[in-house]
Parts: sequence; C-alpha cells; structure tokens
Amino acid sequence: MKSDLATLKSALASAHAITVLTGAGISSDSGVPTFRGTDGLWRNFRVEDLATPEAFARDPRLVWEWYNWRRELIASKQPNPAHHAVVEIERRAGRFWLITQNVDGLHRSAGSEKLSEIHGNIWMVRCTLCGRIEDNRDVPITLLPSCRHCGGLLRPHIVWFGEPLRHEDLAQSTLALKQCDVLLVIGTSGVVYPAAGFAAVAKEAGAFVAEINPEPTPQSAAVDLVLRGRAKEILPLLL
Ligand code: BJW
Ligand code: ZN
Repeated sequence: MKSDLATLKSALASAHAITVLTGAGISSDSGVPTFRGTDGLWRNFRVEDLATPEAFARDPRLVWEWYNWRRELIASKQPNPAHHAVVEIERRAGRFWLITQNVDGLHRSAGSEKLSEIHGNIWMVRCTLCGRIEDNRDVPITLLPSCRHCGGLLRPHIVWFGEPLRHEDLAQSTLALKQCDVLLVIGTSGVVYPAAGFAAVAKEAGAFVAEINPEPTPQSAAVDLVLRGRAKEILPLLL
C-alpha cells in the first residue's frame, strides 16, 4: 500500500490545476506566532478583541500598538522551507493559485506570484477618509499615522472580523477552488469564515483535498487525506 505521502505526491504530479490554502501555521515555522496558539496573545487580548472595526473606532492607538508589535516581529522573519516548497509547487504546476489568510507577506518574499492575500497585508495602510491604499514598512509606524493626501487617520489594510473580503479576492479564490484537481490546506485552524468553508467548496467540485497540520481541525474528518506534522517538514517531502 502506498503511504499517504506517496499518494499525495502522485496526486500533485498528475494534477492539472493545484490550489493551496494557507494559514498562520505555515509562518509559525518562521517564528511568527499563530493567532490561536498561546504565543499569539499580546497583553492578554485575543485577536477577536483587536481585529475589529469597533476596536479601532474605540481605541485606534491600542490597535496600532498591537500592529507595531507584530510589524516589528514579522520584519525580522524570513520565509521557511514550507514557503519555498509552495513556490516550487507553483513553478511545476500547469495551473496554480495560492490563497493565503496570512498578512505577513512571507509568501511574496519567498517568490510566490499567483496568490490572493485574502485578509490583506500588514505592510499596507488604508486611509479611513479617502480610501487610498499605500505601502508602509515603517517599524514602528508613527502613532497615530495620518494620510499625506487628506490628513485622515490611516488603518492597516487588513480584513477585520465583520468586514467583507475584497470582491476580486473572493471571486478569484472561488474560481481556483472550483477548478482545481488538488487542494492543499496548510496550517489553518479552519474556524474563520469564509476560508473555513473553502475545503468544502473544492471537495464538492470534485477536488482531492489534503490537510497538512500537526493538530486536528473541524475540516479534518471531511478531507481525503491528512498529513499530521509541521509544514516545513512535510512540504519539502512532496516535491
Ligand atoms: C501548524 C504549524 C506548523 C501550528 N505547520 N501547521 C459563518 C459562521 C460563523 C461566523 C462567521 C461566518 N461568516 C462570517 C463569520 C464571522 C467571522 C468568523 O468567521 N468568525 C469566526 C471566528 C466564528 N468572519 C468574518 O468576519 C470575515 N468576514 C466576513 O465573513 O464578512 C462577511 C460580510 C459580508 C458583507 C458585509 C460584511 C461582512 C472576515 C474574517 C477576517 C479575519 N481576519 C483575521 C484577523 C486579521 C488581523 C491581522 O492579522 O492583523 O485573520 S482573524 C485571524 O484568523 C487572521 C487569520 O488569517 C485568521 C485565520 O487564522 P489561522 O490562519 O487559521 O490561524 P490559527 O492561529 O487559528 O491556526 C493556526 C493553525 O496552524 C492551527 O491549526 C495549528 O495547529 C497549525 N499549526 N504550527 C503547520 N508548524
Ligand atoms: Zn486620505
């Protein structure tokens, strides 16, 4: 009997279209804390207390301080072998799309090109008044940052709870989920929607779905194959 690893390897090799969905777990191997792991807590706030438009409206300084902590942390991190393996899968695949929930930009640094950062990017800011979006790599960012065009308060260009994903990201992701032969779900706890529903979308459309995660998730029982382990150890073995 083939091992699960060999099964997934040959599924990838014969796939015409591959889609990859990633979450914080792939970057934890680079030293970026996950959200729901214990090291992701900042001053004892949960992500649900900070990543909302209400929290920002109430106390923008507090939310920006949290982002400064994270910007400083992420600025010192590098892509790991799992990010590089995803780039290699993209290079070898006929059709490919990467859907990442991560805002750290490490997939781009590794060289991924066909991707949607569905929850935004921590290195971009958006004006709450005129809506302009700009790159900003200041570490730390000035508190409170203001728009150089209109003076409005800047916010992180990130999708918070209760906010819709950008239409084009959702459309592109849905297409990639419905058209792929293989979906790899890597390092996500599968509790935040709409991404938590993506494995089911691909599965319903006929894809072979594999999960790579050291821990079980709500999706584990519904996927075709589970590889229990760390992304940086398992992904290079699939090449
Ligand atoms: C390893 C590893 C290793 C460790 N290798 N693996 C339907 C039902 C119920 C609720 C909702 C619903 N639809 C919408 C909602 C509300 C909400 C939601 O889902 N809430 C749930 C919590 C219940 N969703 C939303 O609000 C979304 N918006 C939306 O749906 O809009 C609809 C709308 C339409 C029209 C008008 C208005 C609204 C938006 C969600 C945005 C989430 N954004 C965040 C915060 C960003 C802040 C920031 O980054 O600065 O994005 S939440 C946070 O969680 C972050 C992450 O991207 C996201 C997912 O977390 P992830 O990546 O899974 O990380 P963890 O920590 O949870 O898990 C890590 C995993 O890695 C674990 O499984 C480990 O085992 C594993 N791991 N080491 C591999 N080495
Ligand atoms: Zn502005």
